[in-house]
Amino acid sequence: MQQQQTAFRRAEKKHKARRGLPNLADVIDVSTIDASDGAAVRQLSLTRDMCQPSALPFQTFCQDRPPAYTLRDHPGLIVIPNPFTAEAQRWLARKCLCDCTRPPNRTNLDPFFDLPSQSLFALASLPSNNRLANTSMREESQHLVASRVQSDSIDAGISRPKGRIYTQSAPAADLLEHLRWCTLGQQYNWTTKEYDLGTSAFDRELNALMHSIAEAISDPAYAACDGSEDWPRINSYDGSEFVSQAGIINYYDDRASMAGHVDKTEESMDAPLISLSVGLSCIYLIGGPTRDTEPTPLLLRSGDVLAMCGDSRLAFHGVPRVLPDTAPEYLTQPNAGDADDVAARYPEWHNFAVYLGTHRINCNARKCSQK
Ligand SMILES: O=C(O)CCC(=O)C(=O)O
Repeated sequence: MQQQQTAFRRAEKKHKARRGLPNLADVIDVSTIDASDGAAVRQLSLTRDMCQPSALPFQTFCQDRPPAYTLRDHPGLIVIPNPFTAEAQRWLARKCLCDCTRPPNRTNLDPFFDLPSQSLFALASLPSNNRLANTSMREESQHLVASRVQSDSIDAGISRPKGRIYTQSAPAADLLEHLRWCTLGQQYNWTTKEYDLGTSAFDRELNALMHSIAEAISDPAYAACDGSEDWPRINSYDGSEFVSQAGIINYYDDRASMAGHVDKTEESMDAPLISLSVGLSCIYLIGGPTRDTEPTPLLLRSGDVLAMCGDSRLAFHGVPRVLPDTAPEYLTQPNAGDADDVAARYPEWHNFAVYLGTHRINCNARKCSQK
């Protein structure tokens, strides 16, 4: 007998369907919806400021109290449509592509390839006719970046390909297209679903950014525009206690998706899971405690902050679709807007622009322990 599909699975299939343009008719875009009609979306007022992280030497947020929203059917979910300056998004992209992918952080490529100690992105970005690049680097970027490792010498607990020793080289640019995730801080083991692969220092600047956001979303008030007072507290966690102990950066091309799941390995479920997006937009599904709860499709754009707090911390969620050609111009057109500033700070921005025009990056942070 055929098993009935769950509500979450049905929604995934619907939004994943690739024929034609995506149908965004029932996808909630909090930044354009009228949140005052008391329907599915409620506007929140943050009761704390988005404070400039002192670790970041540029203006990070556009305003102290940006608009924030929650969803009636998903208590605890907070969405803040892009509160960042363009500069902060560029910094985040660079952080996620260059700094965070280096050892001792792990990536999905590590079990199969010996990655260079410089970032794969930097290596992939070297133009083959770049006269400035020294010959060996040029050769590396074109031909021999990485090789398959001997599959017998495997750390316990990580999936590796079957078979003996075989080596195969791949150009850095090709490998970059296969970069799917990297793990920060306490290293998550996708096989055991535990944080049992050791710990690398969580990036200090990224932690400072996540901390500022965690503080700003402490105890927000919701606008009870219909007079009802029966909404659960959105987030009673004191964000000043928030420390990013583990993080995952996900890299999506415009055909990639992430299946519905719950992030439940962490001990500390009262702390929010904070998630930032940069590059292409996506359809994000937020559901409930089981796959049988009807999920709500949300449009997430570059710069959007999503925090899973309260009950939504343990909700099923996933990304059935990334939307091509949706990255903002200030990321994809190096000459748009504050071009001089970009040129000065990011002389190699062109390579980021190409990547962000065709990919979505999601960077999320969690507190793992109760302490
Ligand atoms: O890409 C996203 O927005 C979701 C990522 C996610 O759910 C995860 O890393 O657990």
